[in-house]
Amino acid sequence: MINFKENEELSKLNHSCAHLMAQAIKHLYPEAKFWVGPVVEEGFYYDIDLGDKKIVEEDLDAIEKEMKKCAKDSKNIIRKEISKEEALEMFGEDPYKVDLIERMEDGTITCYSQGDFTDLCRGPHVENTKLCKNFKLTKFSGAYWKGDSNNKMLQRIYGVCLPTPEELEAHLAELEEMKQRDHRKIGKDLDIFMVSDLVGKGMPMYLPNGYFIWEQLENYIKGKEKALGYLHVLTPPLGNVELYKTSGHWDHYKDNMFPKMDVEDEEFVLRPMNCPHHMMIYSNSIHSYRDLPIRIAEIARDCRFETSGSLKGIERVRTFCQNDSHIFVTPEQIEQEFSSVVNLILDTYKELGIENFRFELSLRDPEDKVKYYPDDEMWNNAESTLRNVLNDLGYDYVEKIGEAAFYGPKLDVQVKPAIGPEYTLSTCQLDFCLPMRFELNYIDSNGEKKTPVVLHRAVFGTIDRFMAFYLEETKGYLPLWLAPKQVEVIPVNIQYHEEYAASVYEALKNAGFRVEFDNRNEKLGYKLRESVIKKIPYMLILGQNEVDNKTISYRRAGSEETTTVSLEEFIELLNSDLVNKTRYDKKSK
Ligand code: TSB
Ligand code: ZN
Repeated sequence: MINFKENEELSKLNHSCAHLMAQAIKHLYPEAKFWVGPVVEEGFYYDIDLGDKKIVEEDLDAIEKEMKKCAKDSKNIIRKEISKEEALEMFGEDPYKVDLIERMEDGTITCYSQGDFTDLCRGPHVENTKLCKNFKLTKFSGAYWKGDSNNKMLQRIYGVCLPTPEELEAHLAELEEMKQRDHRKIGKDLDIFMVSDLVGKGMPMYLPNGYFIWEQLENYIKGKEKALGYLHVLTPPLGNVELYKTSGHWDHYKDNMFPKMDVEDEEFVLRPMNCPHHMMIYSNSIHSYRDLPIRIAEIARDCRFETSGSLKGIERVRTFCQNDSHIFVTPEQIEQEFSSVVNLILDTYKELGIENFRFELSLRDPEDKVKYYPDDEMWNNAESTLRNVLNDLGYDYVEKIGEAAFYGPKLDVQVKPAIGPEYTLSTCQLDFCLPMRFELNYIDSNGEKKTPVVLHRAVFGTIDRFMAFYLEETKGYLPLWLAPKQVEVIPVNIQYHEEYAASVYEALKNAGFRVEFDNRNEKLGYKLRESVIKKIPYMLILGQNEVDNKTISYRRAGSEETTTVSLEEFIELLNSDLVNKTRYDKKSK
């Protein structure tokens, strides 16, 4: 995706296009006053005071039309240097410009003119308005003057400009593709989750389809963990404040927690992490070095205070379920167990066809004495251990200062969503700190008490975030194992083909598949269109040919191609897709 702010030429072009838009708006709304019109990553915008008028979709068409005219006028864009006094004289009527001018340093100020329009601007600009003809106004919103909600709400209009029509078209196609990929759109189209302000921002609710996917993901990852000796537990989603004082969360993580609750003579908090509960489970019994590693795992509910502005679908929420584990090891076992966690993550990604990710080694900021538990030797030890393991495994990674957890450094797996900045999916963290604070121990081979080390790890991160990620990865074309409905059986004509279609439907259901039978008396085209929107992996279209030859014809989600096979062959295909977790958004797995 192009970053318009980082590219000098495109930046100049887009800024000039912002002026072109302002010129067109001035023609259509002579009373309009302009605040700022910067270039941003996605193109440009301008904040405009249109009095009481609120921009609606149709206005954009009219503005675009006028912009085309202004571009066609082919006016030279002329730079002029003026003094502060001259500027105040020229723009004195406009309180927004006066505000800007007054905050400028003394000396020369520049303005740019094109035909009947002049704007105060640092520039640079392209030479002529005709160079700005390949643009599109993409969206609009309200924006408080200077971002302060006590100020007037201005109208912000966004746009984008490229040198050629072909480049513009390609860019708009990419934007559209991203919109289609956005998990918030897919989540709505496929009835996966909902949010309600009455329940609370950032507190998603999973609908039957979403909960089905959830259960599949949960069973899948738990199955892998069980095979590796993880022990699953169930603990409460809140805890006594004392628990978090002991762990250090109260001192180092309070800003991310909801305020405490007073209940009788106790104080509770909704937990932001599960580590303290798992520490208590470890301390419930005596452990010998022979028992280690002990891998306590849980699909565990947490609540974190995330600012309302940062919330996003099910990717960043205020309550989520981590696919969590705390692994208790002896110091000698760290490297082996850490590699085994990294391998579990990579193995999972491979099975699910995830290829676009990168590793980040998140380290402490030695200057930040508030966030990080203060013990330089412990930190240096932990950080160099992680570095050594990663170097031994031979994976590329980038080091990030100040991104570590308060209790230790971590390896984060970063992925990029359809829209918005990169985020962490999986994580594996090394911790010498919490076991000490909880006074955990094991008996070593000499019969002495020793403190274990803990690895905190989450393969899916949270089920919520992983689901957001995988919906975007697959564009909503869920593989067969995850799809709530796997096959839709559609008779071409209810009168002639329903009986045969019903027999195929029954046979698939009896073979254990999740099948729908669309025997509504609707036109075939209508049914097919509906099925395409629902992204059901297989659509069976059964007409006279299929009845006569006892075959079935199928279309795979996202494809227009129809293939005819016997029912047995089709069942074999379904089974193979299940085993391979075949991705329908990719040509081959
Ligand atoms: C792995 N104590 C560790 C745990 O043992 C822990 O909580 N680590 S974490 O803070 O990094 O969170 C684990 C994962 O949860 C992150 O890697 C990320 O994928 C996911 N996550 C964090 N915050 C949110 C959020 N607000 N919404 C959705 N998922 C989140
Ligand atoms: Zn943890």
